[in-house]
Amino acid sequence: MSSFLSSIQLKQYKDSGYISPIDVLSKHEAHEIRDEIEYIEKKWPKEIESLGRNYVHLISPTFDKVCHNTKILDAVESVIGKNILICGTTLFIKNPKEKGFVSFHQDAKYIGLEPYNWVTAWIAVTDANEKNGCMRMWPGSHKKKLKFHDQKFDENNLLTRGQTIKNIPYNETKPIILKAGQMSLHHPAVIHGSGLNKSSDRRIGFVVQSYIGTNVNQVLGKMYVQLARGVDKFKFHNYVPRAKVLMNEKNIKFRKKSNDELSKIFYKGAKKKGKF
Ligand SMILES: O=C(O)CCC(=O)C(=O)O
Repeated sequence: MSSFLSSIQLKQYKDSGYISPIDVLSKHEAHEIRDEIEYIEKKWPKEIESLGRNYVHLISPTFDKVCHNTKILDAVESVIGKNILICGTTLFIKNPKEKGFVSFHQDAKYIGLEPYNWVTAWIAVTDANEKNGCMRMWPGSHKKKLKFHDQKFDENNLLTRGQTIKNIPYNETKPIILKAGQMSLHHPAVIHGSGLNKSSDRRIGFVVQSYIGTNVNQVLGKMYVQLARGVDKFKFHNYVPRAKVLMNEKNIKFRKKSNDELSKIFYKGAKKKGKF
């Protein structure tokens, strides 16, 4: 079977737990996404803050188009096969002069998606580099068992509970440097995190978290999905409609429902809640 990704890229995924960079959008398309974010922020100031950073594809046709982009799906298909669902999206924004960071963690630890036939697509809306706090991956860390995560609830941590794996050998981690319009794909169990944005501009990642095979179930709660490609013969999840108009009332309700359920998953067993 032919694959959109090369055998070298697929080997990188198998050996290291991620593939990067992959060209998927033009610079112009990436700028359009940034414009959409900044338009929403101006017109509806609270809409994409805190928990609202999730599921923006359910209220914006611009983000919907990215999730269903053929090049992205071709790459994802090379990793998880041809029956693909979109089960969530998150905006990871680090503004200059703020102290946002992401502690080293493994997505699989708290997302509840099993089996691990799923992959996370981190799409660079702006350039992401070492100066502005790009992600760093620990190559090969996906091959070991899931690690213990401390719950640190730091207000600058962009993770819900500040999930943190301690004692990561920083010099063995690799920066995921992307130009606006490129993406990386990472494995559910690879250890990754990111540092401060020390530049004078925003660092924005639009993250499909995640693309899942139709055979993947949600073991911690309920989830709302869209079919991206292929057939869903398992029917494990609820379906939500695609956004055709920005901030349509019906879609806003579906988004609220999706976010409420996601919050239950992220905070399952936690003693308190963070700001996301
Ligand atoms: O955007 C970041 O710096 C981290 C994002 C992340 O942890 C993820 O996409 O799984």
